[in-house]
Amino acid sequence: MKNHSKVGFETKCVHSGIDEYEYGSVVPPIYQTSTFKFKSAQHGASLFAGEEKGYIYTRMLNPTVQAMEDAIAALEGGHKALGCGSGMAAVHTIFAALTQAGDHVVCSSAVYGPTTTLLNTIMKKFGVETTFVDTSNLDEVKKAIKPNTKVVYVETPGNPTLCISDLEEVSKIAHKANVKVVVDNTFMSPALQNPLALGADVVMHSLTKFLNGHADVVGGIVVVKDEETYQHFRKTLNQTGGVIDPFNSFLVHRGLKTLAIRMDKHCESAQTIAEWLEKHPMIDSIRFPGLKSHPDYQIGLKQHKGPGGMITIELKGGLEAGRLMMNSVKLFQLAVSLGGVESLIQHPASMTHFSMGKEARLAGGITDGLVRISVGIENVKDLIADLEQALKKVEEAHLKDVEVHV
Ligand code: LCS
Repeated sequence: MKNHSKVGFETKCVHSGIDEYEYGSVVPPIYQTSTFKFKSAQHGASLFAGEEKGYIYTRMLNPTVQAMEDAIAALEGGHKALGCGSGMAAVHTIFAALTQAGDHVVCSSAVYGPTTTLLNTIMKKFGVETTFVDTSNLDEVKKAIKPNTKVVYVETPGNPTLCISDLEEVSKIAHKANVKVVVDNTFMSPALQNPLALGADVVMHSLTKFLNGHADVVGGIVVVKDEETYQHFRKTLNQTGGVIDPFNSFLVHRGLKTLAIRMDKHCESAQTIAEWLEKHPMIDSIRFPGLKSHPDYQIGLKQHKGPGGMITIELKGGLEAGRLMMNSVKLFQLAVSLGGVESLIQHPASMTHFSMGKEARLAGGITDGLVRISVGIENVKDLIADLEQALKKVEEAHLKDVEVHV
């Protein structure tokens, strides 16, 4: 579908990136090839010189990959997109393309752990310095921008604290200082949040999560707004080599077709579960963008089309109680990652955010007792029953503990 602008989001999910294919194939064929034959030596030379359009080599561009990229660019309202081998390859591509030695980055303090680690190790080694701030606090963003700042990198809602940054306001502040805004939109997906429309310059996703949605692909994507940026990013990705392959692109493109209905279900079930958890006696604190108790609930209402499928909780009894809960669930699976059809539970401090180190974790609000839940699309009553039986064990252990200490 070439003209995406006028149809609804659900229609875009099903039809974006789809073209006319040989034999009338309704879905994009998997061009599982590393290289493409030239018609002549002159043809090959003119493709390399950019005088003619066509495919050369799969690291440079592949039709199955491109179909998936076009689909996601349309869903995000961007110009074009670049498929990467993982979300981290997408993060690396962005910093490799937008920064050089002597530059400075402002980054949200609550982001996926390895993003912090990449900035603090590899990017630092190449001369790029980063200041981590709570980007939900606009004064902190303003204060952190320096004359050599090139990028404000925002993850919202942040992983795992679910803090929400106001993308319109952050973009205004950054653009005044001529700084690019990059948004990791993994937790919301384009079904619930469109950062480019809110002022951001570049959007990225871990495709591994909601966009693919079936926990069977690792991939990433970068969406840009104009051809010049696209060409610059494409050259960077071609040189660093972190591309996604045709088969994984096919799977992601297939997953996209159900994105709208999956996100509706994730949001609805997560809202029901969060409201149930909030009233449970063993919950010490809970963060969910759809609860009025969320400190940035109003910004979420303005910025999101739904609350998403991620919940974080802290239990009475802290880390030990959290561990007992994670070991007691039966339907929820104890695993990292998120955004798939199956519900998952994990412990950020010892798992996804372990590599950051305790100091950076606590600065980002990631306490040792925090437990993260990714709500899948199973029957919500079954999910609540599972949490109920696990929390019952936590409650019994807590009561025993209280008795021992009386
Ligand atoms: N950005 C966010 C917000 C993420 O949650 C992740 C992965 C990435 C980037 C990196 O993507 P990947 O390279 O894994 O495709 N988040 C994970 C998580 O929370 N648990 O396991 C992976």
